[in-house]
Amino acid sequence: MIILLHPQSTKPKNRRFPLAVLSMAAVLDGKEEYAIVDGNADPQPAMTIDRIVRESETTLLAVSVMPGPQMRAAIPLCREFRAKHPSIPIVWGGYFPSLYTDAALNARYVDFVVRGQGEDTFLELIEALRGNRKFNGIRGLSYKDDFGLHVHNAERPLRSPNDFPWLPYDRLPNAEKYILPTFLGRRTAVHQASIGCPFRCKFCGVVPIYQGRQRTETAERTAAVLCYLKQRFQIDAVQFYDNNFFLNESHTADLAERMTPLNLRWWAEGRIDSALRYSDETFRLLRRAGAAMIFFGAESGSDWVLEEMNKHVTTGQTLDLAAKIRRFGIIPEFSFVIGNPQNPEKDTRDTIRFIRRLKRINPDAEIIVQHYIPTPHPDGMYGKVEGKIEFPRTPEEWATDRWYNFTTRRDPNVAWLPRRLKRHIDNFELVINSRWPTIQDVHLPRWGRHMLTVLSSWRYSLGFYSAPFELKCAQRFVALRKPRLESL
Ligand code: B12
Ligand code: SF4
Repeated sequence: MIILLHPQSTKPKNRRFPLAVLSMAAVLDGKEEYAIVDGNADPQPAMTIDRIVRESETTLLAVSVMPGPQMRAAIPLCREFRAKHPSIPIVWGGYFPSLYTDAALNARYVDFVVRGQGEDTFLELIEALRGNRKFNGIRGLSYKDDFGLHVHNAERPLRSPNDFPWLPYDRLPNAEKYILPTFLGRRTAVHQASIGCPFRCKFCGVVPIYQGRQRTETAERTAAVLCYLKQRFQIDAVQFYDNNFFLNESHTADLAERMTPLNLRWWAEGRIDSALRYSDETFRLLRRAGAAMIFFGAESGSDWVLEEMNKHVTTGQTLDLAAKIRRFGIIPEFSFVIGNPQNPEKDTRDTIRFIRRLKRINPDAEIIVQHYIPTPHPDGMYGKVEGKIEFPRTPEEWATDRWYNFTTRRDPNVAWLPRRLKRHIDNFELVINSRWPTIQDVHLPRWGRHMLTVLSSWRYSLGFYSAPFELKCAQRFVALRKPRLESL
């Protein structure tokens, strides 16, 4: 029996299909005995694991670990498992161990790390654990050798999602539980149609893992999966998890044609430059196919910052897209990563000014303000912060409040961002999110929305963001949800 563990990563009301463990389940299906334990849906995952081990012969604990809340939840579960069953191997996969492989392996309860795309590496690891092949030939695998030294095998070439079987949704205990209301619809599902990203932005954690590579499933298959989800779960909405959904216009147009009869409302992430190249006809098609909101990384209000980030997008393009997309009734969500390490003051000033301009061009545009947190990067970290930051060496250290707040971008606590400036960015974020509470917040009552708008209007009009005590106080009555971070 192989246990596929997805530690809790979000509140139960925001749970979605745990695609990472479902992807591992897909390649095991019909070949191996396995059980899925999902902390987002199971309030007692440790007890469920105990029961499975009692009732079957467990040979492997395979854990999906994203930085932040999921990593924090993984530690006690794995530690307890190791203490109770020291001879059963534990493998971690997902963004945390792929980015911080040595830190993961430094834990006594992590024996193997599967880096990046996991399906083939996982199957080969299972073979090696049975003694049918050697660990050292498995691409994408890291592990500890007999002396406890870390071994990192070569990268694995990226394969298309088409090469792998469909996800076995019904192997989730009570799969229905994952279809929940969102701003998109009453019954929302999630799907990821591609893996990786071909760009190399210098602040982005996708690059060190996928090295500028992306593979996309065919439009035919994406549409067939959605059609199945509609029939099986009566979904009326979908969130696409792709890093870069709109890369190729003819692919998108083909998919939009196929999706139109499904009558779904959907959300996806794209790049500003790609979308700007789309014809009006494609935009109309997207709208007809149910595109409700698109997330774009605008990142900064300064072109010199965008250049340093290696973003290959200009502020002019962002403004053009904001105006263009408005004509088609699709809401853009623009995300900003503020806090350039060389000149954070200027970056903040320029970006706030730019966001105000953007809102004038497209008042429906939603704004996400994030602090810059570096991740290791093969081309050098944005802001040339090598030597200015030392990442933790164990999962426990990553789980401390200092690094947890860093990972979740609540408080990067980095030398180049003075506290006063950080406060200014946070205050601006609070004012703008109160002035236009996100439409994604389906739990915010109408009166709460009205109250926040009234309280924040004068501040926004005057550009006065300091000490917004009344807005903080109002939040005790109506918890303001930040767009995206908790909504996915
Ligand atoms: C869904 C999602 C979430 C969900 C939950 C995810 C979960 N695991 O439960 C939520 C909304 C909770 C979330 C939160 C965060 N997220 Co998030 N999230 C994603 C998203 C959009 C999709 C992940 C996903 O499920 N993909 C589908 C599966 C199939 O792909 P996968 O996870 O990569 O899995 C493959 C491999 O990693 C591997 N694998 C994964 N697990 C395992 C396990 C085993 C055993 C094996 C062998 C292999 C394996 O094999 C899989 C198939 O090939 C990604 C972007 C993306 N497209 O990757 C960002 C992403 C992973 N998130 C990210 C981050 C940073 C966060 C946050 C920590 C911070 C933030 N500001 O967003 C927050 C935490 C916020 C908080 N609550 O405080 C970053 C991570 C990179 C980084 N810099 O660290 C990403 C890449 C977004 C980005 N571009 O910045 N996120
Ligand atoms: S920020 Fe977006 S476009 Fe840039 S590398 Fe990351 S996922 Fe790709």
